Amino acid sequence: MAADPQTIHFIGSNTPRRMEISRRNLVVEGEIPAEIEGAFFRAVPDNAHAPMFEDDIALNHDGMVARFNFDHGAVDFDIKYVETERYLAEKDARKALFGRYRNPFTDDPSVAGKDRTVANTTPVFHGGRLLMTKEDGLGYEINPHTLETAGRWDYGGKLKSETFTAHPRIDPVTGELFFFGYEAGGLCSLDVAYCIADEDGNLVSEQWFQQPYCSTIHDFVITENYAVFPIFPTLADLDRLKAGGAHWAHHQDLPSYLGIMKRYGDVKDIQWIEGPVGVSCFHEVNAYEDGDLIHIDLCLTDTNAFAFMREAGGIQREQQTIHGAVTRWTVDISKATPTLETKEIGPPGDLCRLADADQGRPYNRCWYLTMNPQGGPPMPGGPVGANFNALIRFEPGNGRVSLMGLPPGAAISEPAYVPSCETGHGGWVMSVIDIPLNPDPSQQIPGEYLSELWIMEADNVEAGPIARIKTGLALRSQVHGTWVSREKLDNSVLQG
Ligand code: V55
Ligand code: FE
Repeated sequence: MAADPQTIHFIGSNTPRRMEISRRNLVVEGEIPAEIEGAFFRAVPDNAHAPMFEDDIALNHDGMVARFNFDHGAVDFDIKYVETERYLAEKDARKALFGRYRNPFTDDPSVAGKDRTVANTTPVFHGGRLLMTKEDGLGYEINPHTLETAGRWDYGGKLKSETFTAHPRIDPVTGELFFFGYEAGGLCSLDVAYCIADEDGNLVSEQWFQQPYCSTIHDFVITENYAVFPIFPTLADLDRLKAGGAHWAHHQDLPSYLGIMKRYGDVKDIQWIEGPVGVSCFHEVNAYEDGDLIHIDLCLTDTNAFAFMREAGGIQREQQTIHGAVTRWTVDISKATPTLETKEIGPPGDLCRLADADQGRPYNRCWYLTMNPQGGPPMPGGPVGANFNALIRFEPGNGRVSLMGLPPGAAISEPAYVPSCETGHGGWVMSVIDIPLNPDPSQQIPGEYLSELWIMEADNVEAGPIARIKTGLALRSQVHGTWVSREKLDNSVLQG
């Protein structure tokens, strides 16, 4: 295919930009707090070449790593492709050689056996290393100072899993990285690798177990003593892949499950508890223990939020009719056969963030994105094809919601949390906002916008930004992002 198809995966904020950029001294409106020293890294899918197939999706696009670097009040912006094996092969050929999302049977025969991952989902910083991750392969190590790709990261040859999640969890007390890989033993295998790296980034544990069906385990949660794997009936099928079809199909008639084990325990003791039928979730907010109770808070929907995963399962549902809510699942772990209690606790939304110190512990605030119906129609773009237009600060203890709306037609991407050392100060959240060039919603042209990084007081988002950092560019939609302090960058394994 010579040109990009004009679908939701290629228009609006999904317009391919294909630019590696280095821009210094961005214009700053407002005041950047002096404590904000470090870098905000973002994972951005941006296909370097037109795709092989018309029905290509944004999740299949080459990963770029972007960085806003904060240096004593100055902010620099850089963005670069992750030089995966796949990116380099296609760069050489000057065209796409890899076919459909997570389907190697649709590839050009010349790339058989090559690493298909595009490393486009989450920047993860742990043990002094920056990884760009996607759940279908291993992470790629990135030099956080130059954004150059150092290579695939397999823990010095120790990691046996073929995959590494885009959603590991860092324990705030021990500094350990808890992670997993599903389809760990190959395409459509039921194998899940559950792993721990110590605070210096050494792999100290890898155990394999089998999940009840081959589902997309996008995220998981930890508590002080447990590892929890919520899984949902969006399933892979090898025969469908061999026929050139989709990796994932949602099954509205199958149950979800919760796998629970002691986090330092043996995987043979994992307990599977049945959950509601047909539901879907990509991101858990957090989990924590309250005596014998374990609470798991999830961004839950009543069907899969991705149209292409619903359609592959024969489900016809308009995006606007999907019911969602931040939902609390509670399990009494002292029972011989625990059951799951479920309760909706917060407005619908996704792309949730926590203060790092609250990971796996009782918490009373989080931030996530939602659709504000008063904000007008959503800007096309983002992983599901329609962008969020409001930021929520939510208190799960009492249900309190505060909202920051945006200019008409603007889009917001996942915030990053930046802690403050000052006692009594709740830190900040920062988020990229795409603002249409034309303020009149009836005159807006998809893809014509400018991207700014906004900084908000984490506990006062309704007041809006205290600083707006202008890129002067229309950036392509990010998936996830992460904040890394100056101290951690200075002590990173790779140096500039
Ligand atoms: C997600 C994102 C992905 C993916 C699978 O947000 C799931 C969910 C950006 O890639 O491959
Ligand atoms: Fe995700």
